[in-house]
Amino acid sequence: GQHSSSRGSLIVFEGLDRSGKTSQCGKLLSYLKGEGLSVEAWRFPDRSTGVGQMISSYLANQSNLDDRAIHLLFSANRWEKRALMENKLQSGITLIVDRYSYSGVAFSAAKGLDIEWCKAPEAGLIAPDLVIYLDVLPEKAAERGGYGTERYEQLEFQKRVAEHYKTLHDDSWEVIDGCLSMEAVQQQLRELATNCVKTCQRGKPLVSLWS
Ligand code: 2DT
Repeated sequence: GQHSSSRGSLIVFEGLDRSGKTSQCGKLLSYLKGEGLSVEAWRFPDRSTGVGQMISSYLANQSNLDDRAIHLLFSANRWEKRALMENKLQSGITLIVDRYSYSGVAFSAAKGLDIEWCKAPEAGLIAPDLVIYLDVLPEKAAERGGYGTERYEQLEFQKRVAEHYKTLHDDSWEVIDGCLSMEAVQQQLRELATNCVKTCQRGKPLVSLWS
């Protein structure tokens, strides 16, 4: 069973816009809660902070920012939550996070910024225990009820984002076919998340990203 000293897991969802991340995160959250686990859902960008509001207005095309400046704001938005994230994990809470540093790199690199430059400010953030990549072809994602009006919600841009995501896969990644049914995807996620939580409870150390 779970003992009080064991840490929670950092489980990150990544994927293109309309890949189904947000719905699957919600379902996984309910499932894990139902299993009696301490779990919270987070998302980046976290639009509730001062930095987050600057990001939100940029995404809504209400302000323009230099590509590197907005990249660093997205990163700062993770850094301002890092200590809280570590406290939660160390106190046994599992975090399910909708987007993280990989979005940061893939979206900025899709604008032509150098990948290593994009990764640098992320180094030292907490590395996820599990990254679930919901794999949907950009064309298929675009068909799903269409995009909204935010910046980045365009097919050609999403295609470049998809290419950059592929260069970021590491041992913590699980690629799930996002075109399967909602239930089939969720079934796989539950198994992956349950195994991940157990491994962390058994004492897998927290490590840092890209350092
Ligand atoms: P949502 O639609 O999921 O709120 O995302 N993005 C996100 C970046 O460009 N860099 C980042 O670091 C993060 C976390 C992806 C809003 C958009 O912001 C992009 C989509």
